[in-house]
Amino acid sequence: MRLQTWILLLSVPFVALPCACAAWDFTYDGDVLPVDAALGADVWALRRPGDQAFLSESGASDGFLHLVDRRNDQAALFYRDDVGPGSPVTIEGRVRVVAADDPYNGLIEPLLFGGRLAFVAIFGDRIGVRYIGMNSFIFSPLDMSEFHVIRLALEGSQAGFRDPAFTVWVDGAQVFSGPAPGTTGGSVYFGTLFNQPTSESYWDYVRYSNEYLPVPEPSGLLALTSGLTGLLAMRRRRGAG
Ligand SMILES: [Ca+2]
Ligand SMILES: [Ca+2]
Repeated sequence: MRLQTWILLLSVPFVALPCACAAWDFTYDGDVLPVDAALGADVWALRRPGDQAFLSESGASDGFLHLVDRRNDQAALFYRDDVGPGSPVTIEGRVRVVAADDPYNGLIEPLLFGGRLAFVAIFGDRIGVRYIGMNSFIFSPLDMSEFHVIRLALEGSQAGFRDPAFTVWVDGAQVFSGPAPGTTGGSVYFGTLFNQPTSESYWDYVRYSNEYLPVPEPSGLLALTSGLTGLLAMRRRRGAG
C-alpha cells in the first residue's frame, strides 16, 4: 500500500470524530477594569478587597487593560474561582510590560498569571515558571516590552497514577513542560500578588478553559488533518484524471 493511502487511512478516524473545538469557557477582553460591576457575572474579585482604590491609576481603553502599580505597600491580584478544584485548566493572556521592578532580584514576581497554584511570573526581560512545592523559578528570557501570548495548561489531578502535567507556551512555542505535584485549588488569577514590587502593564485579554488545551489546539489538529485529507483527495483525483 502506498504511503499516501496509509496517511489517508490513519487520518480518517480523526475526521470522523465530532468537532473537538477548543473550549474557552471565559474571556476577559480588557474593555473595562476586571472589577467593574458592568461585567456582571464575569467580574473578577480582588484578593484584598481594600485594594480597589489602589486601581485609581489603572484603566481600560481600546480593548486593553492598563494596570498600574506604583506602590510598594499594595498589590492587585484579580481572581475567579469557577474552575473546579483539581480540574484541568488552561489560561492564556496577551500582555505587554512597560515596567516591572523586582526589589528582590528575581525572588518576588512583579506580575503573576496562572491558576491552581501553577503560574508564570512576568518580569521585564524574562518570565519564570513555578508551581506550589517548587522552590525556585525556571526562567526563560523574554522581551516583555512587546506583546506576547502566554498560555499555561495544567492537567487534572485525576490524571492517573502520576503528577499532573504542566506546560507553558509563549507565542505558540513550548517553553516548559513537566509534572506539577501538589497543584490544587480552583482559582484563576492575574495581576500582582506581593506588595513590594511595582509594575505597569497592558493586558489585551485573559481567557481560560476547564480543559487541558495544548498548542496547537485540538481543533487546529483537526483542521490540519482535514486539510491533509483534502489535499490527498485532490492529488488522487488529479492522478485519476
Ligand atoms: Ca482586548
Ligand atoms: Ca506593589
